[in-house]
Amino acid sequence: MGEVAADTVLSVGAAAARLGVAPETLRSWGRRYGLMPSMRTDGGHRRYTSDDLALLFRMQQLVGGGVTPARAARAVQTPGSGSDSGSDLVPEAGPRRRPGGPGGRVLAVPGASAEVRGLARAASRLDAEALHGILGDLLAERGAIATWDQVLRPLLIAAGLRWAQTGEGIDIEHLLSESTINALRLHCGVQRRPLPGRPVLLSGSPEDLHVLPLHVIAAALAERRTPVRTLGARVPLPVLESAIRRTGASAVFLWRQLLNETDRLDLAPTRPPLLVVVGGPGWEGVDLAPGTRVAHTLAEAVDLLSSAPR
Ligand code: B12
Repeated sequence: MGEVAADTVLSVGAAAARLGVAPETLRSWGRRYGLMPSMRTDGGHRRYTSDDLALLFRMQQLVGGGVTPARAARAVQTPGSGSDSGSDLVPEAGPRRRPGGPGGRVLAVPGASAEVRGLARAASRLDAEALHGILGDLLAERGAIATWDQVLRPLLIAAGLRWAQTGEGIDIEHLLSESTINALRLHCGVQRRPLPGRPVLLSGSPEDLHVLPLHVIAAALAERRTPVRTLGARVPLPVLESAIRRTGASAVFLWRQLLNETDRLDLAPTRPPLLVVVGGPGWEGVDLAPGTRVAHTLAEAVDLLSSAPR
């Protein structure tokens, strides 16, 4: 197995992330087949131990190989059958599924945590439901900044590298991006209402489709109850200037991933003045207007934007 430390004690979300299945799948395995977490915290929350997780890994392998969940659950719970339980089981019907899903290998994320590897498996199977569920739970447990830095960034970098090295995996990149945006939006929606005041505008650059950092900033600001408007990808500068005027924004953040755009950024002056923050590798060598701040990390961007006078 190799993925489970002897003293592992995990919440449903963390266990699901390690397995690369939706948290709801684990809940239903518990309800239907008795594969429940065997520990409870002092506060009454259920927790999976390393032994529970070993059973779940085996269960997932069998189900992934085409065995029905009911048969797989019986096999893994048979007393004394050991970690090889179920090895004589054959798929109910159809061809055996490969772990990478149709046509693909599992996305490699060298040196990654067990959770990142679990998510990589879900992404490689194009399992949007699992990705969305796992990300939702991680966001609720850790918040937007930690989920981005610890989990999403390593995964996205691996997806980008795979594409650069093999030309493959654009489907994985798209699915991962969509699931990430969906989970981040949902996370925004469950926060307390933003405090009143001038909003922060988040914008992509004119020729650039890359906007994930905007959505993660929006989620981190929503946690801080800062009002936000996310404009999304490919926003022409005159459109951005008009949105700044119409919303009375306190600050604007521009993400630029790609290098091949204009070499100047000079937004029309506003009254009251606007905090302009830029982030992303695409700003290298660009002539920025005086006063423009450059954020190098998500946390830095969030700190700057949430401190703009509202
Ligand atoms: C997701 C993704 C896509 C998605 C975007 C979906 C969406 N809605 O955003 C899709 C599939 C649409 C896409 C399209 C393309 N992509 Co793309 N994509 C990516 C991927 C995997 C993640 C992008 C991302 O969000 N990066 C943000 C984080 C994860 O990157 P990072 O390296 O950790 O971040 C650095 C900093 O930005 C900073 N940082 C990290 N997080 C944050 C957050 C904030 C707020 C701040 C301020 C700083 C910060 O720290 C790091 C050190 O510099 C990257 C791989 C990568 N490594 O970025 C490729 C990547 C950016 N894409 C690339 C390319 C070439 C393309 C395409 C041209 C071709 C293609 N792959 O299909 C098209 C471009 C179309 C266009 N006109 O825009 C290249 C760019 C190469 C280059 N040097 O310019 C990359 C790097 C892949 C690669 N390894 O080659 N892409």
